[in-house]
Amino acid sequence: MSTAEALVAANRDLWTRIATHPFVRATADGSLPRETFDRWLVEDHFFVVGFRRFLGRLLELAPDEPARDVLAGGLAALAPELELFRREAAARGLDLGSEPCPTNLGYTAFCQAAPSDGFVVGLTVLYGAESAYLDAWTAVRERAAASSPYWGFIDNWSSSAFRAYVADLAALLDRVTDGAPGHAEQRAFSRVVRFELRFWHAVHAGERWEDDPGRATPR
Ligand code: MP5
Repeated sequence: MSTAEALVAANRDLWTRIATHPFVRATADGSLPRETFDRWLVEDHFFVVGFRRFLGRLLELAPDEPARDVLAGGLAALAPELELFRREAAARGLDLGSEPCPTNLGYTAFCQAAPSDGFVVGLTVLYGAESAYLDAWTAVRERAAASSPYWGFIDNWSSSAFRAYVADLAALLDRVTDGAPGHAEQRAFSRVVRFELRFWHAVHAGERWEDDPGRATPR
C-alpha cells in the first residue's frame, strides 16, 4: 500500500462522506439552490487564493527538481482556475471580497501554516485537499446532466489532466515518505479530511460568524 492509499484507508469512513455529501449530491442532480452554489463560489474563491500562496511556499521548500516540476504544474493551473471563479462571480453578480465563514478561514489558515511543519507535512495537506476535490467532483461528473451550469467547475477537478496531477502528487508523497506516512503526516491528513467535510457542511448550511458559538454545528 502506498502512503496516499494508507492515509485514505485510515480515514475511510469520513473520506467516503466527502463524495456523498448532500452538497455534492445536489450539485450533481441539479437540485442545489442557486444561492447555495453562489455561496460555495465565493467561499471557495477565498480558499483557492489562500491555497495558491500555500502552494507557492511549498514549491520553495521542495527538495529537488522533479518535486518542483509537479508543484509548479499545479501552481500554473491556478491562474485559469481563478479566472473561472472571477468570470462566474461577475456573471452572477457576486462580491468575491466578502468575509469567509469561520470554517473556511480556519481551513485556509491551516493549509497556509502547514509548510511550517516541513515539506512532507505540507505535501500531505496538498495531496489530501486535491484528492478530496478530485473525488467529490468526479462524483458530480458521474451524475450531472449535459445541461448542468457547473461543467466549467466539474471539468476543472475531474479532468484526466487533474487526475494525473493528483497521481503525481501521490507518487511524490510516496517517494518523500519512503512508502509510509509518519505520525505528523497522519495527523495532518486526518485534519484535511475533517476540514473538507466541514467545508461542504458550512457552505451547504450557510455558516455565519453570527451563529451561536456555543452550538456544536452551525445552524
Ligand atoms: C480544493 C478547493 C482544491 N478548491 N477547495 C477546497 C475546500 N478543497 C480543495 O484546491 P485547488 O487549488 O482548487 O485545486
